[in-house]
Amino acid sequence: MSRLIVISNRVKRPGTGAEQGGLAVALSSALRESRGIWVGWSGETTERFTGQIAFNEDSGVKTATIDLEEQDVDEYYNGYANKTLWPLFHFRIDLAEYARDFEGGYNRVNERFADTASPLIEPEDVVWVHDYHMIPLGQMLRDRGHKNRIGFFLHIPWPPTRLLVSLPHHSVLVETLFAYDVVGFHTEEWLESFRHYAEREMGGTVSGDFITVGNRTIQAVACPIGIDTQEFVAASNSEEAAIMREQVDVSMQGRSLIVGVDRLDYSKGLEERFNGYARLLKDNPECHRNVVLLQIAPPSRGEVESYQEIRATLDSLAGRLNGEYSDVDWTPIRYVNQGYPRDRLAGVYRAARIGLVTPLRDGMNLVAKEYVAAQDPEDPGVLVLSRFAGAALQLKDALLINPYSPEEMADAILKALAMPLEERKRRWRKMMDSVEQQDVIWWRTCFTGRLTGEVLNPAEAETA
Ligand code: ADQ
Repeated sequence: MSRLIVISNRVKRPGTGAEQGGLAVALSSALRESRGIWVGWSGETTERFTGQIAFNEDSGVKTATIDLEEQDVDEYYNGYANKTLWPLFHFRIDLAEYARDFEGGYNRVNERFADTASPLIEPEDVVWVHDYHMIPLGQMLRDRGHKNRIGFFLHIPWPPTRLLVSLPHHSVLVETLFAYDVVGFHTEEWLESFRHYAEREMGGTVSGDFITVGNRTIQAVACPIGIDTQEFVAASNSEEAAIMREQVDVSMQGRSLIVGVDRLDYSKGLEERFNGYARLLKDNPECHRNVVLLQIAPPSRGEVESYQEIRATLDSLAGRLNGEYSDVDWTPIRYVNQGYPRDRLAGVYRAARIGLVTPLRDGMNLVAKEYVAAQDPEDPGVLVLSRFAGAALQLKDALLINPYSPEEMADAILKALAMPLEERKRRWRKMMDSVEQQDVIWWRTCFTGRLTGEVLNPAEAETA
């Protein structure tokens, strides 16, 4: 087994227990087994960049991190990554900011990561770079003479060509992807958009999984990420989950719970979700007092203005809606801005009759899969899912909706509330089959199999 080097913006410190996400779990086990290294930003800032690498080892996973300067964080992380690429790649060119400083900072920080990783890479290592923060990193490693197999995985959508061309120097950025051996996306849709760009804007040719531009041929694949399903099922059966469920149930007094769990991000369609719920209450007085929407949304990227704005908008929408419909003993929206440990979150998912997942665009969306995994097989809830989430391509037995339509959302909620047990069970079983079969380890194998040449077809990874 080749040693794996993972490079990502933030290194999730291993061994942090319950707070660890599925991604950290999947990568940590591969890193541990191959005695690899996880390289990235420590999350800390320093007055003057020194390039000093901090090495740690926790639960068998080695990490190598660097601190960045404030200016790096402003230009690279808050700037190019989260004010330019994130909105553009989520189809929001109205929110995308194009500034030379951002682009300069993005390249500078990527060079810093390349300098950090380069001396750690040995000839037989396999290198896996993650996400939109690090698109040019592979090219920078090639520039430093590395001939290793290097792969890149994009966790967010790939936008249609006609949107992407609004990015200044888009072709310079996309060309750097051709320095990798394998480039991965969550869905065929994002992969298709990438191929389209390569063909139309770069004169590339496509042959099966392979795309050739000039003298470079890369393999471009769709490998949908999953969750650590077994772990999540265990979490939902844990004592902590039972306590949380009980706490929620008591407070509901027989009402039906609808739950939403998202980072506070405009791409998650929270404003549209509140509007859809408002439409439900407006058109269906019989729902008053009988339903509660619990929206859990921990703030993220608070230094970016568009995130401050969406937060203010949601505060005001929730306040207005509660003001209009609440009664002395019923509040229609419980809007919570904090995070919960996974066990407790699993308990909330299980207590909910409906999981409402309505992003306007999402690379995959793991909350949808977590909601499914946390259900009681004998009395499962219903997933209402945006057709614009990557997860909709796998979870076809959810109630799929257009999140821009408040009427469609309200209709789906009504349908979910009235859905007979047999239908709920049937839909849930099919979704659970997918969540079980294509879990996070399957995803990792799907991608690394391509990267090491061990798996030729993602479908084969299923049995790996
Ligand atoms: P995100 O945009 O962060 O990920 P998502 O896939 O839904 O979106 O993952 C969010 C994670 O955070 C979930 O595991 C969820 O449980 C957790 N979380 C959210 N709110 C929480 C809360 N209040 N308390 C505790 N945990 C909470 C990006 C892409 C996605 C893609 C993933 C993985 O935008 O499309 O699915 O990466 O590739």
